[in-house]
Amino acid sequence: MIFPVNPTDLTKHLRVSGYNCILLAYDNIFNYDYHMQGQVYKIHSDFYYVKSLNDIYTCKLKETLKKQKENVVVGDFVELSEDNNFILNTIKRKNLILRPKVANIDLALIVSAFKEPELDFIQLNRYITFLNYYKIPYVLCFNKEDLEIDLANLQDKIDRIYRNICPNIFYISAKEKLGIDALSDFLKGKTVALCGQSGVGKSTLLNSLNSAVNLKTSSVSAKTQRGRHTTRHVEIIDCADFKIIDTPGFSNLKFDFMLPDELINYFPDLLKYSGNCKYSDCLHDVGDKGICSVVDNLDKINDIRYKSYLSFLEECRDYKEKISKKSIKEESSKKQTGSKTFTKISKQKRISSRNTQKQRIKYYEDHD
Ligand SMILES: Nc1nc2c(ncn2[C@@H]2O[C@H](COP(=O)(O)OP(=O)(O)OP(=O)(O)O)[C@@H](O)[C@H]2O)c(=O)[nH]1
Ligand SMILES: [Mg+2]
Ligand SMILES: [Zn+2]
Repeated sequence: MIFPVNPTDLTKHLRVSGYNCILLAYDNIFNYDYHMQGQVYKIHSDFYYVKSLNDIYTCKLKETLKKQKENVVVGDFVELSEDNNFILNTIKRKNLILRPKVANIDLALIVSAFKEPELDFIQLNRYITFLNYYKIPYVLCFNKEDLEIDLANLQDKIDRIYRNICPNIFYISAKEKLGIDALSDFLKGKTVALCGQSGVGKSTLLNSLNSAVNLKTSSVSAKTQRGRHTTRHVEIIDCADFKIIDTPGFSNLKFDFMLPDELINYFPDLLKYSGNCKYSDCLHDVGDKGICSVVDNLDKINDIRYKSYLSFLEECRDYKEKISKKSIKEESSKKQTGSKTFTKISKQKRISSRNTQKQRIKYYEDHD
């Protein structure tokens, strides 16, 4: 069969021949508004560094996106303008963490050090709870096993606390490159966010995982035993088989966004005992025998995990108190007249009446 050359004739011909599906494809090819897609790797002031195929484009946000107050964050997949200078849209996210701002994470790698800085289980539980809240899977990684420590004893303790809530635990030395291959295999194909206190060796680990990157690292302060917050911005780094997001932002997490009764949902090892509490609003923190089924089962719950729960519960309580005070304040700033509610305007912000303004002018004239 010979096709007519003119596209209109081609369309007619296809329609007559009943080839509607070919027509549809033809329409899609010629009328599709094609925009290149990429992922935001880094943000610096107003510039967004977007990786598409093998190139990095430096883009700005399209005005319409700015007006919508749409926040574009590292990890976002975006659509670019034809000249690749602007971000037009973000593509639906798989997940989004607000502090630090990162999107589309497959896995979080929680790094702790056996020593220097001291192993802090409450901080580790803080990360775990936070990631459970965001439904982001995680693995635990204990670094600096080359230092002088009682490794067997510590591993045994870690196993006892975490085996039942996190099956993937890695013991490594980023500096001596011990245990790196097994970890690297596990990360294959994933976009991985690194989290952990300053100084535990996140950047050193990243350098070991991928010798092509060379991130700045700093020694832990001998005096305070703390890191120096060497990593200062969020950035995606391409490794051979996976992507890593190095971020400074996980250092001061607080549960200042969660209500007390929500917290138990992110402690699976406590939640499983919470079904038989006497009162439905039980917060599982006090109670005589038979009142709280979590308290009744404390002999089966690890004490550091329960201690962490109680400590975070206080932060959630503070948050609840803060928002209830705020709503009382908002309430008192409203004025009810008949069926209508008006917002009271503070004295400084209120526009003075015309009479007051006239009197003021008169006052200034008299005192000039
Ligand atoms: N002995 C030993 N030291 C290590 C190891 N990994 C890292 N360090 C040292 O720990 C210090 C801190 O390492 P960094 O990689 O900068 O730590 P970080 O977690 O990236 O710290 P921030 O960027 O501040 O969050 C450096 O002096 C590293 O050389 C390790 O496996 N063994
Ligand atoms: Mg670092
Ligand atoms: Zn209870």
